[in-house]
Amino acid sequence: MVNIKACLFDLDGVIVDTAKYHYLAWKRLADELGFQFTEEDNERLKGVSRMASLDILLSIGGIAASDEEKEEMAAKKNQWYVDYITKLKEDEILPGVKEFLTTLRNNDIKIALGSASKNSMIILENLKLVPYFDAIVDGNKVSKAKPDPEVFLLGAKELGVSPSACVVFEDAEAGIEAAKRAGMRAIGIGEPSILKEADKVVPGFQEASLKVLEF
Ligand code: B16
Ligand code: MG
Repeated sequence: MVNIKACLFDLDGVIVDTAKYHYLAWKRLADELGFQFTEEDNERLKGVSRMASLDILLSIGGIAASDEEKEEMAAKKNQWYVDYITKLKEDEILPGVKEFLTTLRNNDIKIALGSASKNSMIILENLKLVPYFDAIVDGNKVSKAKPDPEVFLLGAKELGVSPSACVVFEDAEAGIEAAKRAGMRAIGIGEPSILKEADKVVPGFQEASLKVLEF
């Protein structure tokens, strides 16, 4: 049996569903630019960095923009998104997450965040989850987006735990790939048919216990 010493958590889709707020903010930008952006389109942006998300959005609308225009658009979208997440409340933490984090802490398993978001601190602060984390690695600290393993490798380094003793919880395919490339175990949150590369897939944390860390 592998001796797991640390768990690394993705944020959006694992700890909290911020995808709905990303969607509302991207949709507002698409509306301004004069094209439709659906919830199905939004699926393609999950786990993807802000600028890469904008590129996907613009390709859906068939719109070309200069780098300067893109910076302006991304800043505008981010402001709308931040307006939403500053209102986040603790009851938006996904079911079972807080209990599972508590179980990990009680069993001396280290906890890190590994998210693409540059807004992770605002989110964790509003959800009052900051004290649970021994390390917070997000889009402000890394230069390469998932599926590059950088975010999780840095997380393991900050925790002082070897990647082979780490488990990553992820809801996006790119995140599962990043975890595997980092040499870690990957637990998918969601659909087994989508998260095929994960070592195992669970629907969420409702009934999660330390047993989930047995491989
Ligand atoms: P921001 P995760 C990701 O979060 C989101 O899934 C993705 O939709 C978003 O574009 C990305 O963060 C960047 O977020 O604009 O706040 O920097 O799943 O990696 O926690
Ligand atoms: Mg995610």
